[in-house]
Amino acid sequence: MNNVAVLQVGPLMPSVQDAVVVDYGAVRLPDDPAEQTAFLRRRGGDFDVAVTSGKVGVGTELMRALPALRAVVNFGVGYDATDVNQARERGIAVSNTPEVLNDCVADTALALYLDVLRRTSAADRYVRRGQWAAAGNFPLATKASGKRVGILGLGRIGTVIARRLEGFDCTISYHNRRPVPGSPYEYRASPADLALHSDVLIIAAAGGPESVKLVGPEVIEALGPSGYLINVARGSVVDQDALVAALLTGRLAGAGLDVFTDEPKVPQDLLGLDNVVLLPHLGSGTHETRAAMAELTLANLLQFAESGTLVTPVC
Ligand code: 8YV
Repeated sequence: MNNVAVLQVGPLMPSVQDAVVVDYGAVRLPDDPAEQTAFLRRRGGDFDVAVTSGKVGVGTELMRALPALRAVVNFGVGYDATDVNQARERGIAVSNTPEVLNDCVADTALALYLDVLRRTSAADRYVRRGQWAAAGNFPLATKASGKRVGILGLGRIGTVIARRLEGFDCTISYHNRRPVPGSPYEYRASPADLALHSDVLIIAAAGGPESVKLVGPEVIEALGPSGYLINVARGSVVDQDALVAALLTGRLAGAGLDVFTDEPKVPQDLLGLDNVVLLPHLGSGTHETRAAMAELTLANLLQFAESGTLVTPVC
């Protein structure tokens, strides 16, 4: 099966890393920029497949430095770190890991939803600091059931989030570039219109150039001082400075964030806010789901090695 020359770009889950090294003799691209440049000058033309993660990807410059590249096998459903336009132009195939992580990312969205509205993390801190005994009952929170929830990006993950929210008797509406045929949920023509009609806005839209700062000041203002924002998609979809400013000045009630603009950096101002729940991009991070993602990543690599096609291509 070793008829492809594999370059490992960035860290991989140990089981995937072992498989690419043992089964394909993968070579790891150095992380250090100077070493990387020297390596690519020497060996850039040697590789026809890059295996990477959604967080690292094969960006514009790196892809240019790999003239023989035929495929990018991506661990993760999001592939916004990979230059898909260049890949299309050059006929480079790109795969991702769709479907297998829908449940866990949707569960994470629901965890943030419940936590931000019912303030469970804040209440946990209250107990640990001894405030229950010292200061009495924790302040009242916001009811989570029965809310109007707007989903920005009713794709695979957004649809699973919506299904879970039905169990909480929520009224669901959504915005996509186009209405989803047959969807039982109300379509809103713009992100701002969606926010205007929502108590909670949940972002499940794909990252990439088309969704950069889709949620900006106008959308945040439409959500308003009693509105909540949940983001399990990509930090790039939100104007983070506008979000932080709104949270600091009470123009938004709270936020639950699994993703940030420049991970792993989290704006210092958010760390002191009790109405914000911050997670370290763990949406798909369970043993079961990461194992399924690993399996699908390796299935893509194997199929490409055998037939030059991918199991789950994005282009
Ligand atoms: C992963 C994700 O954490 O699949 C995605 O797009 O954001 C997460 O599941 C990440 O891709 C792993 O690198």
